[in-house]
Amino acid sequence: MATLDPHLQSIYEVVLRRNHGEQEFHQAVFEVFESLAPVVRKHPEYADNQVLERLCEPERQVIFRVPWVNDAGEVEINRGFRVEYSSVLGPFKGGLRFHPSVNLGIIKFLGFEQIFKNALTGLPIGGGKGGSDFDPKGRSEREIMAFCQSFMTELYRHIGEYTDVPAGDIGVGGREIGYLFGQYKRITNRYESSVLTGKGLGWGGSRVRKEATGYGTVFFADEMLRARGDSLDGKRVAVSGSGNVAIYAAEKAQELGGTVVACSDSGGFVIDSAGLDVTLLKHVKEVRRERISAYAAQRGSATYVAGGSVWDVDCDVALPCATQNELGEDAAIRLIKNGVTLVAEGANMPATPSAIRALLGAGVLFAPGKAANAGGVATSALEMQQNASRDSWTSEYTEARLGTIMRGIHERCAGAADEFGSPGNYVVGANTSSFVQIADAIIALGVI
Ligand code: NDP
Ligand code: 2IT
Repeated sequence: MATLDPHLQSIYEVVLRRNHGEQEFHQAVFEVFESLAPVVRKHPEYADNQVLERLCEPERQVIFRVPWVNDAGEVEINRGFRVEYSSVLGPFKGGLRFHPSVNLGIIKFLGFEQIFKNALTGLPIGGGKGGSDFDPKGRSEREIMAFCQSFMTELYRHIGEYTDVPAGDIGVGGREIGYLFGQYKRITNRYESSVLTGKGLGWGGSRVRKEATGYGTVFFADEMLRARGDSLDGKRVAVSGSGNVAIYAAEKAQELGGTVVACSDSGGFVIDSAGLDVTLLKHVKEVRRERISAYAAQRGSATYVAGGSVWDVDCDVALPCATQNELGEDAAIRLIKNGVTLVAEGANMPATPSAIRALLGAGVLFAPGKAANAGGVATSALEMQQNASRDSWTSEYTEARLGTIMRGIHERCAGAADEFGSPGNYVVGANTSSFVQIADAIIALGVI
């Protein structure tokens, strides 16, 4: 484990004590702190104003009971969360995750990451995250709706277009946002379009929002390669996951000339020697809501491997797009051995700290999630702009805006990495550049 500068270490020890057992949250804080020694040396006013101590404590954390009735007529009880982490740059903004693994520490890590990611977009959005330990797998349409309605029956009092604007994440897509928005509208008697993003295109959603996280991750990877006179053309790409982020990362990677040779889900992975048929994958996952084993069964060039790791597949570019800590040190070493040259995180914190160290040590280009997957939340902010002006932009215009934002984030990260003495290190670039912006705003707004 790396060590921290003594001032940062003392603050980190308080974080460990006050947030007992929340490993993912500790990891996210440590990863940011590791980059900050040169920043706190250059800016003594941050220590004088207790900026880090303030940043590590969420503004508000809400935990609530979500009672609902399943198809067997039984009452089920889940736990709901919304961590409103920081609103110095704008209303709290970040997704909702429905997955059985969800707990307070996971929501806090995601909310903490979101503050930095949202700052990097250059758009006026603060950071937050929420969700529930509800498991949507195998539930009927009616059960999903009943759960979403009960969840919103409590959440509505904490959110609003100027307060907190949730969106999707694992287990929450367009269908769930629809039920959540409907219940918010019913309770409040307000058609407050920008209280949620990721809405359907016919009722206030933005074109390209569904595609934005995956597309943005690939735009960022492409930009890293272009800065080195290279491109995605002809590269073999492996993607983990087969959800919203993975599908559209695969689509854009192939549009830019790559061949996506593999994807996965929590049950196993698919190798497709001909390159993924993204139209078929979308049909299997988005329309039929089936597993990737069903994709392989319908595609002659594909093989499904139950269990195992997608990171065993030979590739030039790896895009982890499933979940936190899915790419450990062993997997990183196998990727390096198999010739990977670039890893860009479509998911939030998918690579463990030791995996990142191994990749950077081997000279692999590495893009942290808070930079590479910021296209999703950036397009959410574009959805809020469209809602505020009662407008609806074309796909071409919206995708062009997304491309400009991702290039801007790349430039900003590369510049900050140079400024703080780690050229080419996008982890340092993303953490330092966003931190300076947030820290200055914390001081400017006073002790609140
Ligand atoms: P989805 O629910 O659409 O897809 C999640 C995918 O990841 C599924 O293939 C799922 O497999 C797999 N997965 C989830 N949990 C695990 C696990 N514990 N082990 C193995 N595989 C797992 O979610 P998204 O695509 O929206 O999100 C993926 C990642 O991207 C998350 O880290 C999320 O926080 C991040 N992200 C999402 C954004 C968005 O706009 N949606 C924006 C920025 C980041 P299975 O179906 O088998 O569970
Ligand atoms: O992790 C993320 O950035 C998201 N799940 C998207 C958040 C958003 O508000 O669009």
